[in-house]
Amino acid sequence: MPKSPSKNPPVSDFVTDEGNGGETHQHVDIGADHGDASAHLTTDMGIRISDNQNSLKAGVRGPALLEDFVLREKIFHFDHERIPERIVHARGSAAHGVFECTKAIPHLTKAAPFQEKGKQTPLFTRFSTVAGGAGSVDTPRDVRGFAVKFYTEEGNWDLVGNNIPVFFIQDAIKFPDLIHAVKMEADRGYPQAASAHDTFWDFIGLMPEAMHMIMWAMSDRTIPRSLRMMEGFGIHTFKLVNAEGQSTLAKFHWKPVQGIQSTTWDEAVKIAGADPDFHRRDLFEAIDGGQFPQWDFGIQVIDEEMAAGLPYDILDSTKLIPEELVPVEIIGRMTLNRNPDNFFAETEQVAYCPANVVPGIDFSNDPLLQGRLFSYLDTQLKRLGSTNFHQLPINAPKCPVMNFQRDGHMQMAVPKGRANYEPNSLSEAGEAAGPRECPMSGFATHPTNLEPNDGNEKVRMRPELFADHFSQARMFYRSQTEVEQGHMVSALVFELSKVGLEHVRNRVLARLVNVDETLAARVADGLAMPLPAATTVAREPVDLDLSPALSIHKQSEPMLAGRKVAILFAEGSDGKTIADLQAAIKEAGATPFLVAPKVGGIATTKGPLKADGQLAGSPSVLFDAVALVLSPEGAAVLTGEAAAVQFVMDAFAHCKAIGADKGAKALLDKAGVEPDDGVTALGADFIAAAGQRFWDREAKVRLPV
Ligand code: HDE
Repeated sequence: MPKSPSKNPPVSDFVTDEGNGGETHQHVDIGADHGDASAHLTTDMGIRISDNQNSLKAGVRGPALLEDFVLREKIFHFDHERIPERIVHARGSAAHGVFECTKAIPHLTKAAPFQEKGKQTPLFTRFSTVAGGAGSVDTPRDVRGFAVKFYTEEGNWDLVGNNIPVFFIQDAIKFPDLIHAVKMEADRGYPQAASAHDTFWDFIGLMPEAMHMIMWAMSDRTIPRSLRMMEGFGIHTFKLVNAEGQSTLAKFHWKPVQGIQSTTWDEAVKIAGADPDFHRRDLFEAIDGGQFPQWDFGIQVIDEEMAAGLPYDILDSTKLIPEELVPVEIIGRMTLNRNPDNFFAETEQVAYCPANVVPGIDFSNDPLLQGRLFSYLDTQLKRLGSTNFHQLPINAPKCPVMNFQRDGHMQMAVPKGRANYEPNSLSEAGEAAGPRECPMSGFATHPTNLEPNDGNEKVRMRPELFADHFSQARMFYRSQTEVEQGHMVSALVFELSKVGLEHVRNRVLARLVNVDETLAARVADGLAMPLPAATTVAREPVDLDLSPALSIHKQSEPMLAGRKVAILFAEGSDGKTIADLQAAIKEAGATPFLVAPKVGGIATTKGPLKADGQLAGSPSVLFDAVALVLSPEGAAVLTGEAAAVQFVMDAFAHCKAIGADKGAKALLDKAGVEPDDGVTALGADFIAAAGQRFWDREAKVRLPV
């Protein structure tokens, strides 16, 4: 006889219902037995479950029974919840949205999204870091993926790009080496999501073609403030094909309406600790709050004759075409307006593939692109486990799919009829013959004109101009502002300081001499190493015209909309000032966030006020600007709290606007804040300052590099 559970020590709250007459569980009433069918908990077979708290046992203290199909099914399903994470770009965040054509370009392409002004195409966009695993942090120094799936009525078009317009390597055959080198080291399993280690820089030093991309990677582009504030690029040269079959070469660009903005390195490192999900949360909250992020979509249309005269090859993904030379023509706008309902089903299972193009878009011979055309389909099979992954709702085209592909794991469709081959003559017997090919409207590869000497021999060679590895690296570095150049130097010093192998550091320094001697000398100085001689190069670099469009600072306007502003308050703060500030911040399209030593309610002059975040968990690195609304007594108390002093010190060191009322003086002094244009009173001045950074301040808070 089993003992009465009431006489046994409790196993969980659900089995300790003293005096329940010996029952071993409590029912959680969710209305299931009251007519709402959708609320019934069932097994995967649809059997209603009566008890989801206790497994079936031989007696109250007895062993579990194999017969318990409810338990077995639940554990079985759980055991298989994880699928292989992406080998690169594992960490990502995504959203649904729409593309609206703002300028039709049928003369250039017959691609469905660009046929009429005002035409809308649904899409799903996933942003990602490259090197870290799926559970890694959001703010490492890393390239960001920028992948857009357009669900056009002529099939899915995936524009799988990055937030940087060039890449590390020229040929797909080097990709596994690059990724092995940057990911955690093979023997020790670290560092996670970081390029600052020996194997990455060893590879880079030996691959001079990476130097241009390295300039971008060491710039603030790889520490974006928000996924909403990054540019996106298709990188490769693509082909546009119009209805007459004429082709044009083009590059694709996304320009954030929110402005381009990055963090500082110190900030990015601290955000990683304060909020590892900083970018994911930011995207989710912006969309949830109705601040839909937008990007203008533009094309650089490349005249083939002009391209032939350029000192670099347009098939080389380590090169860009400066916007000053070929302007970006804006033809559409993307709005992300809906968060995924389920992270796994959508963000994790979405499968992008550069080979997914629609009539009107075609590939160039870029050898990096050509390799990608194979890789993505291959990787999806590994990751999603079935050739039928295209049937998952997030991957399924929103137009009819009709073909004779059949069967395979997890076939969701139920094809009807006998016809599963083509040609067939079943229609002659009155049966359905199935779909037929479409010579006129179907995708037809644009006939490529092979150059006279190409195509006659099988070769493993690169075109001649691919050998210039330094001209554009130099152009990029020299196009930056002084402040941005300083950030790049600091980044290189930081990264190379984490490299233990001295010969590796030395080789990279030598490559930097080829890029720009002043840059190399500053980095060598930062490492306290002698400056080596430049490396011998396959092709002498040339001084290209500078391109201001490559600098973030040269094109940034102050912008508060879409940003987040912290208001720090404490005991005795002025309630009206806080309310006015909140209103003004909202009015500017930004989000106010109340920070206080305690969240549950603190006495202000207008009564108790709840905070959105506790001081220790809401450091200023999480905000774009900070306001200090403090009484003299409140400020005096906070001078004894390291989190408060750090809050202000960091805001100052990260060149952010600091608005403060008179009462906050003690805290400002303790944090070492010196007056400048970014330190303002509360009110209109603060609102005007909050949408910008005060880079001149950097000289006060960081030693020159
Ligand atoms: Fe990728 N890349 N890649 N890549 N890539 C993948 O495909 C690959 C490259 C990019 O949010 C993988 O579905 C090769 C350039 C993004 O799901 C894989 C080469 C660019 C994403 C793959 C490159 C990208 C990926 C891993 C060298 C910018 C994330 C998971 C030729 C234009 C897509 C997957 C998402 C993902 C291969 C180089 C962008 C393994 C072989 C250049 C944004 O197939």
